[in-house]
Amino acid sequence: METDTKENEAPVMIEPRIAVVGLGGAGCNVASEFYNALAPVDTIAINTDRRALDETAADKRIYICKAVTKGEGTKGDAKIGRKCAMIHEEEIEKAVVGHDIVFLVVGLGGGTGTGAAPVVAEICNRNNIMIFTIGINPFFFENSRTTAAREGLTAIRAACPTTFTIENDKILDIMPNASMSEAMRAVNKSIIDFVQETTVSIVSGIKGEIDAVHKTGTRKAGMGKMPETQIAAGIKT
Ligand SMILES: Nc1nc2c(ncn2[C@@H]2O[C@H](COP(=O)(O)OP(=O)(O)OP(=O)(O)O)[C@@H](O)[C@H]2O)c(=O)[nH]1
Ligand SMILES: [Mg+2]
Repeated sequence: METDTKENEAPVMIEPRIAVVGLGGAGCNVASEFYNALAPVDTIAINTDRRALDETAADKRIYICKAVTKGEGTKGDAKIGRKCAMIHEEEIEKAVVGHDIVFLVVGLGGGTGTGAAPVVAEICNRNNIMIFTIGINPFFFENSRTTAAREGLTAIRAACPTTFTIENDKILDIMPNASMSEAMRAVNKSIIDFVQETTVSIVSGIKGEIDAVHKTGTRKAGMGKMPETQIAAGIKT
């Protein structure tokens, strides 16, 4: 008996497996906020700072690298951050594999996140995991970190072209009387919104493509490219 395939079609459910990977102090704070908000993502926190990592709430915590930093962070040295991540490459790879999309979050201008981010991005690239990096630019009064942030960003973009930056300073324009920690929390919140909106945009783009293939039986030229991402207020390329 012939069946009408149209009537028997089940709705297509697309649920990408998403990981938010927080690197260094800022990244781990953001990962904790995702975890505590019960966001539907896996949270992976990576840090050279043992105490900060112990205070981080996440599905998985990866401590890098006792042999190099003795658990005390890199003290702003991105070369050390990179080296620590490379020593733990296998462990990091095991944690990210199995996800479709990774959002990497890093505070720019320190050593751990800034140095480790390109290593994590390369791991995602070679495993064909779609990756977005969100780099948080330091406050204007953190003078010593500005150059390190700029140089770090160039290295991160080379490994992950879909890198966006968000300015800690922007929040001070909107909330001039905010304390530093209040401002950082507001920035962290906008990262949560960005991840949510980007994910919705990707899923609807992919679903649109599948629907079009179902209707016409063919793929249009240019389809299959990554859909445009939405950029939340305050986040710029
Ligand atoms: N928005 C936001 N920014 C933060 C937060 N924590 C730190 N930052 C910013 O991120 C920059 C980098 O700092 P960290 O993330 O602590 O640096 P790190 O990667 O741990 O590097 P080292 O401690 O030097 O090994 C700082 O200069 C701050 O401007 C946070 O929770 N939220
Ligand atoms: Mg640190």
